[in-house]
Amino acid sequence: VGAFAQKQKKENVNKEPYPLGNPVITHMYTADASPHVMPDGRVWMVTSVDHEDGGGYSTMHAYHTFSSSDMKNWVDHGEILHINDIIPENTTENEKDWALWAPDMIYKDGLYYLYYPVRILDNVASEKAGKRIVTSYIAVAVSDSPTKRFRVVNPKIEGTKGIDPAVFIDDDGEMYLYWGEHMAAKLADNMIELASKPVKLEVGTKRFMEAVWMNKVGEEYHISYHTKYDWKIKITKDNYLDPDRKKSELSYSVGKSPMGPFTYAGTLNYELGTNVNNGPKSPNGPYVPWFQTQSNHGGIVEFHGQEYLFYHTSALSSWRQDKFEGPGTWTQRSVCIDKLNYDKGNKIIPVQQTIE
Ligand code: FUB
Repeated sequence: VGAFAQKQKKENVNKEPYPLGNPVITHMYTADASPHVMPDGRVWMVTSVDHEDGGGYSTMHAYHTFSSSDMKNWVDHGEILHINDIIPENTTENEKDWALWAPDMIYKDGLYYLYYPVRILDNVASEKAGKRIVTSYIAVAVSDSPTKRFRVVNPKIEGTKGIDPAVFIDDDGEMYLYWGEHMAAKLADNMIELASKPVKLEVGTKRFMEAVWMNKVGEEYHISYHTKYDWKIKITKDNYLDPDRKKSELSYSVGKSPMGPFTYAGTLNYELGTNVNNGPKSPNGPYVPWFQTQSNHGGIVEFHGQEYLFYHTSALSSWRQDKFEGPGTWTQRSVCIDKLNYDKGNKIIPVQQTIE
């Protein structure tokens, strides 16, 4: 990744018209950013960490926090939790492929709460099915600073099953936990338990895949998520991938309450496309764009009156040995940021992912 940082410096890509300089973190691979403005007035994000040498999702072993005062220059505050902090001592070899996937970090009453998915081998289900079955649920860790090591306070939130936790605090102070396949419940005041029965939200589409995020826009609640693949890809006549192909993108649905029901409202962002006849082919098929990740993960934050969409691409892993080599590695992802704007009817103007 050093080569990419050097290239960025050489070409001065942080300058206008590249105000954010995507990816924003270039010294390591980061994914699944969860951005929030914290009491110090800075924007903070906790991210998953992808492995330096590639490898798959099972090599994701840590969370890092980063902060910024301008969305452009980010300080790496280091590792706040490692897989070894949560694996019980008597864990069997099989269970040791636990991984740390998309987290969220929230501030409340002087403490920072980290919500993360625990993936574990389900011995009972595996025995029944005659094959390895991995199950997931949500856990919570706490710290008095987003720069310090977090301590596990609830290794399993009863009632959760799934990955990708996201916490939303409404204007009236009511807190909600979202996870998995559009599951949601109220979060208790103690921040570590559910305060209502989990429900599967109506999101108005069958293409919901994962990576849920809640954002309030005026009086409307926008639930966003990664949508499932549709491999019937159309190519436009100038050989670009059809931006309406609904392949791998973030979408959103709109509702009048944080618990829905929500109506499908369209695309939140388009992945980085590329001219399929020009450049190296992806090992995963000819039509996979260079910078596409297998699955995207969004987070939205308002900072100084402007909303920003955080997402990840594989652009950073496309630069190796100081030259562009594409395609990037699916599981060597990097956090990117673009401005998120709305039309007059509060409808999102879809963000086109950038490397700028
Ligand atoms: O990073 C691992 C998984 O990939 C996350 O939990 C999903 O949201 C997707 O980004």
